Amino acid sequence: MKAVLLAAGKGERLEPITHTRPKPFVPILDYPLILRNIEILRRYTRDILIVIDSKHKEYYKVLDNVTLVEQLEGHGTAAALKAVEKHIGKDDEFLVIYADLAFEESAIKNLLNVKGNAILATESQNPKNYGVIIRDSESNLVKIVEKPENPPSNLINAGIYKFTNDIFSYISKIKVSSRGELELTDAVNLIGSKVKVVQYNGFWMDIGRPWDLIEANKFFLDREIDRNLGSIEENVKIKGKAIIEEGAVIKSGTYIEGPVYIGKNATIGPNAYIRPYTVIGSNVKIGAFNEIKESVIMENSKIPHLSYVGDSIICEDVNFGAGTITANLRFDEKEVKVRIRNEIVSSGRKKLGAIVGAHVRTGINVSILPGVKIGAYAWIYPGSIVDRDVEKGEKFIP
Ligand code: TTP
Repeated sequence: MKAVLLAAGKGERLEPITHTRPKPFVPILDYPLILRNIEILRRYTRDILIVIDSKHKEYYKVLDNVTLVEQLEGHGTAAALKAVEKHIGKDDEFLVIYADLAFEESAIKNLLNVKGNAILATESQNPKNYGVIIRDSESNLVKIVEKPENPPSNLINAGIYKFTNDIFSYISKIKVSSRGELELTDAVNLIGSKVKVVQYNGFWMDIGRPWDLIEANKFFLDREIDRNLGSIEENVKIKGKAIIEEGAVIKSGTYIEGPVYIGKNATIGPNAYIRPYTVIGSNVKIGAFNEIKESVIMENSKIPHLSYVGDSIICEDVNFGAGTITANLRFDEKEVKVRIRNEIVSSGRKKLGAIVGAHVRTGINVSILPGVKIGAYAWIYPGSIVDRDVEKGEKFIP
């Protein structure tokens, strides 16, 4: 059975992380999400097709033994699936998976047990934000209702399907939606009761907004087994679980509270404080007198002196000037809000720091307020108080 990963989205809601990588390449414990998902799929199939945006071709060249198909026409998940039509045989059944999902193997296994068309459904605490699934007493699909104001249930479309070749004839019948996309769910609704709803209760997350990446890393960190392949100097205290990869060096005076992940060849300390759910990528340097908490720091970034980074995402190749501080809690302790596209949305987190794009440089004594996004390649001049989002490549001068 073939598996099709839909990966040609824009990833706008995930900016600035997607300024420098396609959404499926976000790191989970320093390892691209798409590689993790391909490893799961390989247990069931050798035949993996990935629908990509042509401007991301270079990134996908690192993947072995997959067929890359460009989405050249139309926009939306159905337009993406249509791009693979000529690769699918008349009698084939095949899996379709949105490439920005983090899930466990049982999601795929459950779906394969069903014959014919099937959709995976999972429970969500925020069904309003998703396609809500209505099914009959025999678990046949009645309807998927997109983002309903009053959700009829908390069962949502998990973005993982099994289809027969018929799906393409249903796609040819649907029209562009009000948001200008050809939606796969519209085609699935046309199939209707011939789609089995398969409920899945394992871990599932759609990595759509930046803070989802912190949560997904937390989940996988909890499941990882303690290991230390790095080198630890004297007078380092490690409490709880720490995964320390090859070549990493933890210098004297550093205090680590697990669970934490420290990637290959990273250097921590001397005298650094690394708090729970910190995920540090390969070649990262965290120098003296820095405190890092529940944050994802991507490869090659440098936080050399006197910084506090809490509940934040720092993308690759960032350099923080001494005394760069992220604030992660509002005075009124309300949920931190973030601008996503042109809308201010609540992150649902009381604690959220900064989302800093790749190659950003900050000068000394920079303060970044909660929920602020800094675009890739921006420069933040010394002494700045960054109280608004900063554009890609912008020079922020106080
Ligand atoms: P979405 O997350 O709905 O869209 P997106 O990836 O464009 O992100 P954003 O809304 O933040 O800009 O897409 C769901 C999945 O479908 C995702 O894995 C990407 C894929 N997709 C395509 O392959 N082609 C498309 O044209 C669209 C819209 C999505």
